[in-house]
Amino acid sequence: MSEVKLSVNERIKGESRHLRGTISEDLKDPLTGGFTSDNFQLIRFHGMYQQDDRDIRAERQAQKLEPLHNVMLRARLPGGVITPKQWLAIDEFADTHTSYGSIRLTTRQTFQFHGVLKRDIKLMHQTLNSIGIDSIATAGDVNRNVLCTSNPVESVLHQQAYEWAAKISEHLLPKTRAYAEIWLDGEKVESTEDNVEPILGDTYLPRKFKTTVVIPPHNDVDLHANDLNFVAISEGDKLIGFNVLVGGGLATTHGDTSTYARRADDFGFIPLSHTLQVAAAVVTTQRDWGNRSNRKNAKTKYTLDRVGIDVFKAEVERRAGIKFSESKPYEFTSRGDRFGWVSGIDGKEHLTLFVENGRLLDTVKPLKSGMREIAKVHSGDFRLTANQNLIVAGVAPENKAKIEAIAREYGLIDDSVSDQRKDSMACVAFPTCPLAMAEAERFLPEFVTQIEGLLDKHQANDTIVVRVTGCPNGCGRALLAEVGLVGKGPDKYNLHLGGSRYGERIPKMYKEGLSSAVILQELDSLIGLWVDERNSGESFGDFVIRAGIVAEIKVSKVDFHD
Ligand code: SRM
Ligand code: SF4
Repeated sequence: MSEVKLSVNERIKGESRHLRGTISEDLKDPLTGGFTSDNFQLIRFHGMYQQDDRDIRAERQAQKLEPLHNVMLRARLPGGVITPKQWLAIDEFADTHTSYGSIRLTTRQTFQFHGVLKRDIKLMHQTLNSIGIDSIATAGDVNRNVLCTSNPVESVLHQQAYEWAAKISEHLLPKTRAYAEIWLDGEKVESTEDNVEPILGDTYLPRKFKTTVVIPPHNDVDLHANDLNFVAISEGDKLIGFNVLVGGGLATTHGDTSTYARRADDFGFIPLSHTLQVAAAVVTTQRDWGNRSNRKNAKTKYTLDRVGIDVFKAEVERRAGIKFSESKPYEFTSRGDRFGWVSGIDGKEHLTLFVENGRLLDTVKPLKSGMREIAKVHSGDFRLTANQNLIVAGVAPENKAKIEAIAREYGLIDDSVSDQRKDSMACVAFPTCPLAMAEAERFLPEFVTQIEGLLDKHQANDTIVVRVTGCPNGCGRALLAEVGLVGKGPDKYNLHLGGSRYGERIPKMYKEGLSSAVILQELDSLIGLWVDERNSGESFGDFVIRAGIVAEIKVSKVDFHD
């Protein structure tokens, strides 16, 4: 039998001595601003990516300079919870030690620093550690930041669900002490039992792995983008267990028909007491059965389709020593964030702020300064949402007016922002993302203005979930949008249509490689058709499928490329 050739990443992980590599030696090397060979990959397991500013890459190349290497850091914040004290510290670090000076809220409920030079990396981790934050397992082949439906203090259920998100995150974390040793100058404990990885294994997972805890009726975490999902089921105010859904994911590769975006499959209901063992069983099944030769087919979604959903599920039951029972009924009736004030059952108030593209920076509006001013006076906490927005949570009623006044003064509340803009999202893309093929974050604001114009022109009186992603990796979750643009090249996007409003359908490619001008022409006529011919209350995504403009994707493996 011929031996299967493992991917290069498998060798790197295997030889890394539990994610240590020679990162410490590289840190001391003054000859380059970057990380060399295997360490380039290994720093990801510590929550960092090596990047350079693509806007000035050619210029530096012409000057025969190496790219201006720096790192992007992504913090670990299960459920997106962060305190004002922590906020003030990250705000200061962004100002003093990052080249972009911004805090970037992500689609997975955390924040990123962009542009940290090698000489400041240790300081960054030590600063974060001093405020109780780390960046362990926010990247690399591990379970990533665990998402939880936002505003967890809105009901007792939210609080319980958030606690489970935190427990699952802890349970699935790497056990290696490499992070503490390298970044926090922790005691070296190599080759002790501290390094045993009972769940992730010595070569970690075949690929990244993503988990959510979601509380219906709000699908604000977009569960179908994730490998493992726990849908909260309650009796009254009491969380009794979870429906478990496995195998979602959005990334594709242009021109490779073996890749596709896929919804997660329903495995059934489990009581709360089974949660951690089921989480571990799904992860270890994927660990042992996932493809370690071809990283493009390595995620859980492909493992499920290769071995069969029933076979995968039976293995999870065997490993966890449980049986799934029939899923309990639930329904999603919303997806985006609920902006403005919401009253909590604890007598506290919660304010959700819209942050376009999640970018907190003082540009047209002094958003970053506004957040700093709020953090100085706020006694509750902040909750980052999975849609790049932010909740000022737990405001005492007597402080409500003060917080609102600051938010208005600094543009964090702006009544002129349309619902359409709030329903739109883009990934980072240029200038920091090395994989970007087209603009996304910098493209979105003007594109939304154009869409607003089209909705007005046709008197739609409604919004459309619009998302842009700078390459087919799908970080902006365009492949769960009603209108999804997937970058292909400079001002070239594949146009996908027909996702559902609440994120339960993958949109189908309508046309390939269009310029933004042509996309707007297409949308002009499609929105016109929708307004003229839609059934009462019918969303754009549902309409384009009913009208036969695109076919519905039912089984991704079969229908995605049809
Ligand atoms: Fe992502 C890689 C940004 C959510 C699928 N993603 C990247 C990198 C790190 C580029 C790289 O590998 O060098 C991007 C860094 C850009 C930058 O300069 O900041 C990047 N991803 C992001 C963020 C910041 C987008 C945003 O605008 O918020 C999100 C950070 C989430 C977090 O806090 O952890 C982000 N990425 C996602 C999502 C959406 C989600 O998880 O809900 C997806 C699609 C869901 C999925 O996984 O299927 C996603 N990112 C990817 C992939 C494709 C993975 C695959 O299955 O093939 C890559 C590339 C890779 O892993 O090889 C990628
Ligand atoms: Fe970068 Fe592509 Fe992700 Fe956008 S979708 S952040 S371009 S990897």
